[in-house]
Amino acid sequence: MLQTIAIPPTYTEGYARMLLIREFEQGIHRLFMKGEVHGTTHLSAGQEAVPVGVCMALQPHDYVCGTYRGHGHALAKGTPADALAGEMLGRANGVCGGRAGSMNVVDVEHGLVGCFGIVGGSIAAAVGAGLSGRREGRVSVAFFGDGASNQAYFHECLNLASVMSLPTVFVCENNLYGEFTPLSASTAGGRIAERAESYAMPYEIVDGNDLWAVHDAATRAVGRARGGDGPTLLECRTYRHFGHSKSDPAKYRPAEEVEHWLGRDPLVVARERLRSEGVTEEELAATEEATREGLERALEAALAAPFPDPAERPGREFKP
Ligand SMILES: Cc1ncc(C[n+]2csc(CCOP(=O)(O)OP(=O)(O)O)c2C)c(N)n1
Ligand SMILES: [Mg+2]
Repeated sequence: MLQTIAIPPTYTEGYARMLLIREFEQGIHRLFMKGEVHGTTHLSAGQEAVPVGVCMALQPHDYVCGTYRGHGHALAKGTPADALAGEMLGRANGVCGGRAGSMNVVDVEHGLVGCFGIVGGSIAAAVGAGLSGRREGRVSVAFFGDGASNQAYFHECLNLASVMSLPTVFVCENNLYGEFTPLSASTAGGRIAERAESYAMPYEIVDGNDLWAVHDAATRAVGRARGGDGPTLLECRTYRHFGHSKSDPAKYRPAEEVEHWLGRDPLVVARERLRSEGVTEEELAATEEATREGLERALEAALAAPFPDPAERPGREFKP
């Protein structure tokens, strides 16, 4: 089993976690093409610095709520890769016994309240988790897209979280598109972070492809939440390398725009910064090899695992 730790303690570990997310979904993509993964998958390549940078600022018992690109959120929070791969392949060793598939993973043991196929669902769940979190000393985080900021959930939940001073961090992964629609055609005024002002909430606009920038902003927001100073909205500007989901070849994006963002790949940015800060090529190569080997074992274990017995209903009770 691939050993994952709840919180990457160093930026080298953070880089390894980003690489794990990138290669995990490449592995899942290969298995999808072989017919091993049913339904669809939503890739998150290009956006890895956001969940990893945020989760580096959290404690293991804190809550996160993800989207249908939730494998990144789950792996960043500490869900073991073999249990997540088993889930995406519908196998009994999956973190939900193989019954959740790629979009609805729950892993309460590692603080993953859930991943949501409903756009904006994570926002409402994180506010609910924030209500319990306030009693329990836990922070809750909602990851969601730019398109979700036009959902009623977003406005209702930011208002409630602010009025009740909940320990919640709202993390918008602004990748400039909601499915095939550019932000400019869907979002009045074109500004997301500033919407927090309407709810008397602090906000930051963050370079979502820079692990350090995300971690710094998240550390401030989590500190406010844990200190009783209420919620924060972080708008992390990033880009998905591929289409919205399997069925989207992403032909609607201007070539220069794609080129610009591919040139700012968060993994390359992080690797170059680590090198400039004195981490050696050998150390990075060893980290990369260990990540890839662990992932390979996790995918093999998932493929070898049995399918769940439809006659059984393994109910798991959440005991915080
Ligand atoms: C309530 C709801 N409306 C519509 C959809 C269909 N849908 C799925 S993803 C998506 C785009 C969401 O875009 P964004 O919030 O920017 O997230 P991204 O996919 O870019 O990460 C839409 C409209 C849905 N799943 N749920
Ligand atoms: Mg989007």
